[in-house]
Amino acid sequence: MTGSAIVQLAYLASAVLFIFGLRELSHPDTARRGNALASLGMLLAIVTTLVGQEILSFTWIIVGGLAGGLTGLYLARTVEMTEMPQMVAVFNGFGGGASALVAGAEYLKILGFGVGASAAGAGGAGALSALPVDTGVSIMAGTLIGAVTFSGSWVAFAKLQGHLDQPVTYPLQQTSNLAILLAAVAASVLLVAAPPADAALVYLGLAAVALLLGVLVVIPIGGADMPVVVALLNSYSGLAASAAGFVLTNMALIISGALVGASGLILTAIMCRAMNRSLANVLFGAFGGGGGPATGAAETGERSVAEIDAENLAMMMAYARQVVIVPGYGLAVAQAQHAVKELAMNLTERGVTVKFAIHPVAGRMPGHMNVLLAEADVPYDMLFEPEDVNPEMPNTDVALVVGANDVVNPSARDEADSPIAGMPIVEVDRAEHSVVIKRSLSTGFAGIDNPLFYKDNNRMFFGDAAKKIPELVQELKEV
Ligand code: TAP
Repeated sequence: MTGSAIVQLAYLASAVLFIFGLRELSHPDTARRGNALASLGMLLAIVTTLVGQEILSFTWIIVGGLAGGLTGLYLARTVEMTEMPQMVAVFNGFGGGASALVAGAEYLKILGFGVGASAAGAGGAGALSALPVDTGVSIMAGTLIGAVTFSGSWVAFAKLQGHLDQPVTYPLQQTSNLAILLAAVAASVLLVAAPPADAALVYLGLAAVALLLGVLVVIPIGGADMPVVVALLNSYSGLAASAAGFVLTNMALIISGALVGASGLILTAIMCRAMNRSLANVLFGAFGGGGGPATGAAETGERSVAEIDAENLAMMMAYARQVVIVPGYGLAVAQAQHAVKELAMNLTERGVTVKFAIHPVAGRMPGHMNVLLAEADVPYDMLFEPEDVNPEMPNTDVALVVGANDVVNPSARDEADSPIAGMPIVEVDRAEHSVVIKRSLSTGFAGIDNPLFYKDNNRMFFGDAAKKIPELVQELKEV
């Protein structure tokens, strides 16, 4: 067998490991094994590339690997759980940026710049003939998609970090974005089919325009829709990597990029469904300020809420037949997952049926609540989707909301003009009693008031979940 055939076989094996890894990642029980399989696939792909391909300089690879590895290690150790979406946005951005750089390096090499340049361009000036269509299309796709992903991801980062609260809109916004996109595609066609004398300059201009486009397409999107946008940018980063794979004729990169592209698209569709929005509505709807704790009528004192203390809540829960716990972003902030597990176990030991209702967009990243509860070893068979638990709400004695807000907001179901109208919710207001643990009446991520707090069958248990849950567990032990 030739060396090249061995390389291709090794790449194929790593692609198979990626696919099986993804398959296993689709269930919490097998997710760790899936992660290990995919990591093994990546190791195999890296080793194959290092030993089997033409590596120009191991020095640069080691320098790059150390710089990237140490940055990743630092970020992974210091980033708070609540800042994960920002980190994912940045990772997507780096992925897109890296692909654009690979495409750019290859194009400039063809033009005659740098190490390993072909003679064709002879310094970048003069008569450069048309590029082969496959190479040209791959380079331009890698550049456009990669650069849009890079700058768009940084805007998404700024929005998630709360630096850019409001959607930025202006007249003819979508039309002008479309015009810029068409101009960029036209320039790409020109650079491939009939490269002008100053092709390098035009190419750099194209990359700059693509970066601008990334900013312009993400700024009008509301903060509340950022989960969908981050998933979409993740998909773009995969497509850009796949294009870079075609540029380098690297099969592992083509396949893994395609996998990221496809799974990112599936995740985007799942997020859209979870929020009951169409992708077009997300991209062009400019919905939701996002981020800050805006205050609504809730804090003007127009309506009143009823409170409950730990002792009475403990009594209510101890004698319940069924309790549904709805975790939200506040649980992650409070890091109260271990205390919640203790609460659930205490109740279970008393014969109370305890179910966790996990909303797909609870928290700030896909699977956020699953990860938190898995960390505390909450059994998977206690976790339920809203559609499974909602029909049981009328037979539920207590629905305990821990640091959730938007995902239990009944206005999504009851008010056609609500900004979150149509978003599926966990219908805690249909339980016999609902109790909300949060520190104040301030709003959640979508920045809208929550009528649940003022309902007759609702009680507020005000405070930080980090303190309130242990207080409740303590009272329960005394019942
Ligand atoms: P939110 O609606 O954001 O509400 C979280 C609530 O937690 C806040 O109202 C806050 O109220 C409370 N809280 C904060 N710290 C707390 C603490 N230490 N103890 C107790 N409560 C605390 O959360 P949700 O219901 O999980 O909904 C998620 C929202 O985020 C949705 O709008 C979703 O679209 C959006 N989003 C989701 C994702 C993904 S992929 N999951 C990504 C980005 C955005 P107080 O300040 O009064 O305590």
